[in-house]
Amino acid sequence: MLCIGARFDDRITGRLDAFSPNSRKIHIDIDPSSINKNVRVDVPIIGDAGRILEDLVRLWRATAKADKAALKPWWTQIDIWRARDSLAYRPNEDVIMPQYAIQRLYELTRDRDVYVTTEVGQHQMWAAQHFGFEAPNHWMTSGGLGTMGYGLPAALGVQIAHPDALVIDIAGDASVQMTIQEMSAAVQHNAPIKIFILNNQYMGMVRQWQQLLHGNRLSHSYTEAMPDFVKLAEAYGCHGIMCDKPAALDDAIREMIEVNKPVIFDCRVAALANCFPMIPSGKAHNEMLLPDEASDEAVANAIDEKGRQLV
Ligand SMILES: Cc1ncc(C[n+]2csc(CCOP(=O)(O)OP(=O)(O)O)c2C)c(N)n1
Repeated sequence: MLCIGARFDDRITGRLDAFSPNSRKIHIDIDPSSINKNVRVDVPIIGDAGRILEDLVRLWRATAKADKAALKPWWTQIDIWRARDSLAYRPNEDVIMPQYAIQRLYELTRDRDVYVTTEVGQHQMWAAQHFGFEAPNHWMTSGGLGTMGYGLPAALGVQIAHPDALVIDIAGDASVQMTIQEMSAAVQHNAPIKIFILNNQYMGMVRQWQQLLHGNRLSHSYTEAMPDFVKLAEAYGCHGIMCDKPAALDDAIREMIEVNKPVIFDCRVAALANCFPMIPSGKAHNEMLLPDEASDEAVANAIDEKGRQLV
């Protein structure tokens, strides 16, 4: 296993003692204190990942000979895994599925120089899964640090740095309210950022965990008092758009792109959609829940007593 600049965060490893137990691990990192911090590795290499990779590829080409016959069963196994659609979701003609909204956003913006920032939650994962990033340095997200409220000011910074680019904050309705006041800075500095809110009226990620890990006992994850985001946009001197029908989505996204102003886009999506694959707390990677396995029963038994203590 070749790990480059990985910090082996618990969200990456799942259960540590079950994390790839039989692999030999090479860990490349510029920070010596990251080596053997969480996962013991066999070959630590400290240094600049770019340079080390160059050396690695050069040496690999000079010395390694692939044994195609020996690799065949491994590729067959990989093909079986690849044939499974682990990001599948059920399309809906009446309600906007959040995954569909991201796919449409990607399709309608892919011919532009587009930068995407996010907040934290389900929308962040759907953005990572369904927006087809093609260029480096175009995806600004707080990752495992999990900073709700990051995406909007980050979008503003990106827009100032790239005045002609299309900059979109893919946001959740809760996260966006942590720093929404920065819309006034966007207006003041003529930064036409687009705040694309997947509005499910829930702190969706919290609700999903309450559903899957706590017997659907929902607590403080629903917002009955959601602001009217279109009016809020107008109050700041921005442009507001609300869309709640799949058939109207493409036109609404086009409007968002064309308006040369900061925009708040209130995209009303299926409130109870869940984000998969998911590794339940205390479980290992090979026990992750895929969408086609996420029956009510599998979900109810997704986590044992020990895992519950970790949540
Ligand atoms: C500042 C901060 N507070 C709390 C959390 C914990 N947290 C992670 S996701 C989440 C809910 C996010 O809800 P929303 O922005 O509506 O996104 P959704 O999951 O619905 O897409 C919370 C409270 C966090 N990551 N950051």
